[in-house]
Amino acid sequence: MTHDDQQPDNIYQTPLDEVPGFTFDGAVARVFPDMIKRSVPGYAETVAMSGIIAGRYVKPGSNLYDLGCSLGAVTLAMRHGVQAAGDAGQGCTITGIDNSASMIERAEHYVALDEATVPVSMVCGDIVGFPLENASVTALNFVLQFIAPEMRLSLLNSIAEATVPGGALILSEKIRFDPWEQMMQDELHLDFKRANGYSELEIAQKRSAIENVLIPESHEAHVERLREAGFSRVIRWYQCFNFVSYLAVK
Ligand code: GEK
Repeated sequence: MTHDDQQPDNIYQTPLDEVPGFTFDGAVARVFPDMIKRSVPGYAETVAMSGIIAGRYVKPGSNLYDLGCSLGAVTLAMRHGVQAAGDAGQGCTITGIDNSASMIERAEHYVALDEATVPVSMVCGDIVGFPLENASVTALNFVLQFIAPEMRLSLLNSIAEATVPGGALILSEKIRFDPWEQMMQDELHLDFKRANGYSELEIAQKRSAIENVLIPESHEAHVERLREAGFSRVIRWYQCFNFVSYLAVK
């Protein structure tokens, strides 16, 4: 594979008669770094701080997971966080999992270029039902929103069950609000996309593609479910407009 990862996201630039539902296919994987940076406010900070959080919560001889890892940005941030943690990171492994073969193929390429030495494996598979064990830190960044709502609790249950006491889950999501705040947050998110060069056509077509695919929930619903799953301490460590990140500790 060549170094074509700097490709601009032009997926919705031309008018489509019918906008198909959004999927993480080869075309999306090719433009993904540009797409996510221009669409998710605070994405870079969320990735970088996931590495810091991993360094704080990692335990020797444990496993770390990046569920829905896409191109492995968080996998690698966690790898560097674990490496920097010294003895606490001894004997750890990191597994990135994504069910898009195009994403995993590219992610493997980035992992190979990375110079850190903590063992990393990238797996193409469904995170629902994936066997997790002895987990100190799991990242679920902007992924739960794509899982069918009725399956979300059982996924969090399986993560909590696999997490060692004192271990952590990083959960990042687009959330929804009461109507008045929703309007304000939507406006700001739209301004963010415009400021990043997306046209009104691109914004409208992307919105229609993602409508029934990305299902956001409220802050309260997330916190309640994290507690129900078995995480005793939950904090919202970050928010940028309508995107938030939680740190949940077992
Ligand atoms: C990042 N976390 O860079 N099983 C496995 N993977 C899945 C599933 C599933 N059931 N459903 C969706 N995905 C990354 C960004 S992107 C977020 C995550 C976004 C994968 C899907 O293939 C895609 O790669 C990823 O979850 C969501 O921090 O594009 O908004």
